[in-house]
Amino acid sequence: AVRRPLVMANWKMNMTPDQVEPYLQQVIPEVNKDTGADVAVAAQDLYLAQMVKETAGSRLAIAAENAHWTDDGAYTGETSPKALALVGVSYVLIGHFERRKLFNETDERVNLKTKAALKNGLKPIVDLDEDLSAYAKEDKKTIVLKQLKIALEGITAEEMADVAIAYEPTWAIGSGEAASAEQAEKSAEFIRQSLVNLYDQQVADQTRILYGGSVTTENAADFLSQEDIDGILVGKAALKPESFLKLIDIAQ
Ligand code: G2H
Repeated sequence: AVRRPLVMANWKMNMTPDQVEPYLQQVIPEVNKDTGADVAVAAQDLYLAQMVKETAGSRLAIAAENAHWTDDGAYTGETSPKALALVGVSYVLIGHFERRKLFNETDERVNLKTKAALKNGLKPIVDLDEDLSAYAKEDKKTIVLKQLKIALEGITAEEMADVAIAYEPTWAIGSGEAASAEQAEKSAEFIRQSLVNLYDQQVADQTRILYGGSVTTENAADFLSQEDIDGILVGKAALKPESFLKLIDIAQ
């Protein structure tokens, strides 16, 4: 199966308003050359509408970092997946490790949010993390499989065409210590095999699995050359457009 790589910057709660446009203007011309990878930038909600406008007609897609599981209602401070879709956002990160750890995002909510995103035409990137602190109780495969199963409950094989999975070993996130490419490949392979069991070979073959956690311009090629790793989710190393451009170049 030929899966087109996906390179996604995750700005998290970084960047000031004056940095948004120059960053996009620097990245767009390169992305428009389209030499074989999908490219997206995830940013805080505040910037998304502007980013969609500035990238209109380009190949650079915009992503939200989170979304609620209902379309509207009395949920002060939350963002509607319907509103994100109507504004023109393409992807949404669901269940990023920081959401799980710092904002008590449960597997059940990840599932509800994934379904709500799909219903509205957003492409969810479902994040699975591998919390080492849980190793004492369960092995890492059990943790990842449990997250995957609950996240995808009720999602059909057809809907899976719009879903990507991101695998982020918690201990590698923002720590400067990436998992080795071989370790990451083992986990990605396990996730793909789990997709065969949950769905079928076709769904498993088509689903993109991204690696995230301290990806840099130095180690990106190792991850991307692995059989089951189809992209990268990059925080720190994507905050500078020059460095993000290098990562895009590596992925193509
Ligand atoms: C993992 C990653 C992007 P960083 O959270 O989601 O961040 O590359 O800074 O480890």
